[in-house]
Amino acid sequence: MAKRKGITVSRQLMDSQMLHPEATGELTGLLNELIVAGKIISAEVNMAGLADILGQSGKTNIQGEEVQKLDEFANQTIKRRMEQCGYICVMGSEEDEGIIPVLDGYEGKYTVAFDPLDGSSNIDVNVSIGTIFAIHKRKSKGKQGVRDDLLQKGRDLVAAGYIIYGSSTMLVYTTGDGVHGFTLDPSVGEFFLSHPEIRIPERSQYYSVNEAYAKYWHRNTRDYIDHLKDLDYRGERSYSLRYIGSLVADFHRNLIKGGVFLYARDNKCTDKPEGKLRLLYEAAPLAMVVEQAGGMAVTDDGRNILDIEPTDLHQRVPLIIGSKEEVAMAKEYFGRSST
Ligand code: AHM
Ligand code: MG
Repeated sequence: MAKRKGITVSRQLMDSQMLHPEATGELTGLLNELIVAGKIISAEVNMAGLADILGQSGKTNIQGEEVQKLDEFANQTIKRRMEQCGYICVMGSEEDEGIIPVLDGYEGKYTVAFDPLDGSSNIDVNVSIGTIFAIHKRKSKGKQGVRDDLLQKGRDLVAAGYIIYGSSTMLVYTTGDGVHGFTLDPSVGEFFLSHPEIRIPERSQYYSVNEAYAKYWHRNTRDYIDHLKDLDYRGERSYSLRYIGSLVADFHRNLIKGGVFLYARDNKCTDKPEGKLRLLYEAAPLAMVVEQAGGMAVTDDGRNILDIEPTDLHQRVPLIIGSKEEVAMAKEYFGRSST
């Protein structure tokens, strides 16, 4: 079906649903509920800079309560929308240690894992932040969902995406038939298709990594980044570095402009030997998006992120994600023996 710029996200979801005659509309319903949560969070994010001012003038927080932190607000907002939506049986959040049940009588056939507000340390400085989500079909047969329903490979995701709260709010998602980007028009509260069929450039000119950790990296990571720096991009000049420190923002820029993002393991973080990013809430959903857009995501031992069997809800994983050629190049380096 034609994906014309300007159609609403509800229209697009209905169109995709109609391509699957067996579809019950539950995935559409679930995505719509997530979108509502995203709009609520977006409105709150836009007010973030005013919270103190309004608080002081008594317009908010009349009880004298502390203004809720935005990441907590985002987490609560998504949980509230999800627990009674009727489409999921269990959820997992980067902010919660264990699984999160749904309300009795509202069990559905999907699961959702989310990072409610990724990059939240950047809120105070107006840098883009985002909500990442990952949807699987449940495996268990009981009434409530269980931990194993969430511990599924990225390859088995039925939908994934993110909402980025930036200069505009955008929803980028995939249900396995390409990647679609919608921009929120805040004056009418609707997402309109602005980026149909997103394809990540196969080769790029940018790399994104926290280079301050270079001295702690394994040899292969250092060699790879040095190689990028030495390389001529189309015979003109070497790669440029772009690092925001907010994964959704770094990923989104690379998705549109091309680039490779790395968060490798290092020798210093003995408490985080696998790097910092979470498989279920960050790496796997973005890996599905990037692969659907023509890119790739691997770990620093060359495994495809989507093929990793999760064993823990908060499992971390080294992540190299982005344009196909740069990730393939990384795989070559990481395949070498001298780590
Ligand atoms: P968060 O989920 O607690 O916000 O942490 C994840 C964030 C990512 O958005 C970003 O890529 C990374 O942390 C930046 O980490 P660092 O400051 O080590 O470069
Ligand atoms: Mg995060």
